Amino acid sequence: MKKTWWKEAVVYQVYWRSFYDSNGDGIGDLEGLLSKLNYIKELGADVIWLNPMYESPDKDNGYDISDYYKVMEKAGDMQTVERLVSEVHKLGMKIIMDLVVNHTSDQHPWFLESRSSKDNPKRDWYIWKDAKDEKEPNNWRSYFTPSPWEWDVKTGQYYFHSFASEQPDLNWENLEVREEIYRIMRFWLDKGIDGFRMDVINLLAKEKGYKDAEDPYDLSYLGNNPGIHEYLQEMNREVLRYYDIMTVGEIPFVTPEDGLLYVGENRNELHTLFHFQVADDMRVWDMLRYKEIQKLWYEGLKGKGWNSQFLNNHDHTRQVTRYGNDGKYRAESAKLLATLVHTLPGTPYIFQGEEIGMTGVCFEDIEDYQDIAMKNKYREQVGLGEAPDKVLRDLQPLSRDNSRTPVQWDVSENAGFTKGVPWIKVNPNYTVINVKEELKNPDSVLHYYKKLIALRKENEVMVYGDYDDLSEGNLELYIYTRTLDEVTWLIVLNHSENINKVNWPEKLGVRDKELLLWNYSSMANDESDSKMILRPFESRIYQIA
Ligand code: TEU
Ligand code: CA
Repeated sequence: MKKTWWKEAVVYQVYWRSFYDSNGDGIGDLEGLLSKLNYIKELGADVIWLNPMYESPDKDNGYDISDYYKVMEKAGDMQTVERLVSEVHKLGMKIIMDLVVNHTSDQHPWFLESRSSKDNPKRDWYIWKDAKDEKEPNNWRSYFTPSPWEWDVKTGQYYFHSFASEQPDLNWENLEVREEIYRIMRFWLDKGIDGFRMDVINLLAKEKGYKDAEDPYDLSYLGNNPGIHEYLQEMNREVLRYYDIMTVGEIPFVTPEDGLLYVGENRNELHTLFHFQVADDMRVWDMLRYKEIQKLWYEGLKGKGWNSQFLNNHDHTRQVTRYGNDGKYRAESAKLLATLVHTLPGTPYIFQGEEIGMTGVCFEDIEDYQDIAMKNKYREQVGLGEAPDKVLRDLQPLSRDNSRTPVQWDVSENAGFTKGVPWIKVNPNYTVINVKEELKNPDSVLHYYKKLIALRKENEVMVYGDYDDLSEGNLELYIYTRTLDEVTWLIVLNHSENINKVNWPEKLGVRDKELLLWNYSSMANDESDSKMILRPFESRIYQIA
């Protein structure tokens, strides 16, 4: 497999509005990020992925853009972005930005024109349809609303939105739209950024018939429609191939087979992708399903395309809460999950705060939630007559705000995130879980991440090694090897609260072994060369000689 920097990289995601506030308005900002760049550098990350910071009414935290050439005032200004890019580069890191081009804000001048009259030249830049029997054109749902169709009184048609009604979808069939987007991409790439994380990029092409869906709740009709690969190949031909960059597509609803069509090295589309098989199939940890997904993607992409590894981001509840144990074994399980993400095949992503084992939140009041997806769903379900308390309780575990609370820097007020009133409540556990504390404690989650990331820099086996699962069918243990030429690593994980005794894998024979990284500090008494005694959430990385 061809070696490239973005395969070897560790990516750190900065959701800037919750990262660090430099001016006391309660909102994180780019100046705040600048002041913490050394922290990210010292962690060992190579690439920063910055969530959208373009001009936006901010209905969906920047994913509703009203001017692609401007920076949102809350975030900073163009000079600050330029300084950020140059400081990141000075520190030997790279920075990729969000590209949100499936939709714009309903306040974008293109949409304001488009909706102004049926014969406006920009009418066709968005997707407009007549009513069908005085109702929506079909029975679909959108991600955030009961229907993806919004009625426009003035012109008497519906427009289409895959997300909130404030986020109308662009019509990618229109060549002018595509050319304008390519111009925007060149503008940012020419500023020296190192690539894009492409928001729901497989939604660009629509199912043209807009036929009723059998199951409107299975949103997969929104993505992977005919024409999508032509658009991405054109985007590559027109823009991407001229730059030494990294492109990662956010691509829901794909199996490895479809995934390869986006990231196959012979396809000239994207470098790598976020698929959502883990997030969509596993509301909580499911060992068998997780292993199955890993195996399918490894075999499906092997030698042909590149995967990404992540267990959380700004849309998904923090991994230690959702997939680990955020109580008694918080530190152990945070380290175990980190080990997984960084030793399985694919480029690993860290979502800010994950490296200190931050947890999800449970707000008592719907008013404390800020996320449009959460608020819309709450309104919909309460509107249908469900008990508000119950709706809140049901939505809470997977609310996107679980991951959006401010990064916990220290024990001072508001976790040291802001001197003002934070835009979203701080997780009250900041008095225990915070960066300052983690830096002090040599056994902390943070120090474990540093070691784990440093290992990747020194050992290509972690990046390019073949993968072999030695624990298929086991519900609590995950044991696998990575092998590159003469080097074999064994990764041993006990994802449970039980003590598990396990024989040294027969397949490996009796070999010398070196323990490279470990989340416990002493062996159980009955541990021996032939038998490993694994304590709750114990995680080990061995090099086998
Ligand atoms: O998210 C799209 C989105 O909701 C899915 O990728 C979802 O996470 C996945 O299907 C798993 O269920 C992106 C952004 O990350 C999100 O913050 C925006 O709100 C959304 O697009 C609209 O731009
Ligand atoms: Ca601020």
